[in-house]
Amino acid sequence: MTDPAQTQTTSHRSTRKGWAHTRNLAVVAVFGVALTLAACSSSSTATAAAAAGSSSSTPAKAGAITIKNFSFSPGSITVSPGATVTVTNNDQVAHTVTSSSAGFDTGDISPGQSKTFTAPMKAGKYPYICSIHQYMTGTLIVS
Ligand SMILES: [Cu+2]
Repeated sequence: MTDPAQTQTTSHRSTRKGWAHTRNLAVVAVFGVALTLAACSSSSTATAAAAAGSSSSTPAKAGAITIKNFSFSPGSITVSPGATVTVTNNDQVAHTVTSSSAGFDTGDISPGQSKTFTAPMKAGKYPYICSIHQYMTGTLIVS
C-alpha cells in the first residue's frame, strides 16, 4: 500500500500544494476564532440565529440524539425531512429509538455504540420510545 503522505513528500509540486492547503486551513481557523469572538462580545443570540439561518441552503438538517441515564437528550429534536439522525447510547445497557407510527427504528444500540435512522419525509411531530424501556420517550419533529 502506498502512503499518500509519503507520496507527497517525494514530489515538490505535491509538497507545495500540501503546504498551501495547510495555510488555507490556518486562515479558516483564524477566521473562525474571530467570528466566535465577535459573537461573544456582542452576546447577541440574534446574530447567531441569523448565521444559522444563512446556511439553510445546505442539505437536510441532520440530528443527533444521545441516550444517558435512561433518557433521550434532547427530549425533542427538530430535523429536515429525510435527515439522517444519529443516536448514541452512553448507557451501560442497550436502548432503541423506535416509532411505530413514523416507521423508524434503530434496533438495539449496544452500550457505547451509535446507530442512525432516516427521518420521515413528511413534516410532523413523531413521538418515539425505547422499545426495551417503554417509559423512555422523546419527540422527533420534522419541519
Ligand atoms: Cu432503553
